[in-house]
Amino acid sequence: MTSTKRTVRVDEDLVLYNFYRSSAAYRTRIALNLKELSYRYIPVHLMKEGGQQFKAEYRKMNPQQLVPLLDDQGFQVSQSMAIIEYLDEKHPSPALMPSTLEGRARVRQLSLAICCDIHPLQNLRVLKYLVETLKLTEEQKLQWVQNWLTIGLKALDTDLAQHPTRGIYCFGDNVTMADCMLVPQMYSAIRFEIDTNQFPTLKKISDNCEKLTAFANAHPTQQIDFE
Ligand SMILES: N[C@@H](CCC(=O)N[C@@H](CS)C(=O)NCC(=O)O)C(=O)O
Repeated sequence: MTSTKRTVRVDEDLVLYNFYRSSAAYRTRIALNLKELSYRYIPVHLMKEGGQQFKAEYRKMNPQQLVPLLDDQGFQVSQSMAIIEYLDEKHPSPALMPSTLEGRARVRQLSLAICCDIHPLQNLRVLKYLVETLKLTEEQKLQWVQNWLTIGLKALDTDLAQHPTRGIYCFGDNVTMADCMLVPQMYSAIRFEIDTNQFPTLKKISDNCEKLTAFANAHPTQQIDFE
């Protein structure tokens, strides 16, 4: 693992253990950019050397052996949603959560649908298990991912299409945590050869988000470890 310093603004002590293609890490990069927080980007390559997330040095910080992990002057937190809420509470402006109780519940609902129900089924270790242990072919593996991502994203698309709180973003016309979750998930869908036109509402929101610099700069292709 090597470390490279990026500069946007203050917070020299903020460190993000990261992998360019990780959608969970991508979520946190978007949040950090929206908050205009500078951070040190430490790449953790999920495949090289058998996976750097399994190295003792990283495992000690995160026994889950997953990225991302945020280190804020020695305070360490993993889980992208916990990281984003931590950043939002510590640096309240611009707010990534709505001001109302109901609004926050709605944003968490959308975020959790992606973090807990959609994303885990495409995770690297799950896919490795399908191929290496259960001996599925690469084609069957792709079928697995496409099946679960399509079911999850279709439901999310229907929900957002009919929901009165939807605006140009997932919740109203200000970016929230739910948008930080959605854009990386759409990126993954494309990576797994899913036609995102079948989710027109998600696509529209995601396209709106991607017009913002904070999202553009968080894109996998813009990261120092991009291959
Ligand atoms: N729920 C976690 C998911 C973290 C996660 O699954 N990270 C993936 C990359 S997107 C990972 O590190 N995978 C490594 C592996 O499967 O070995 C979060 O939101 O942070």
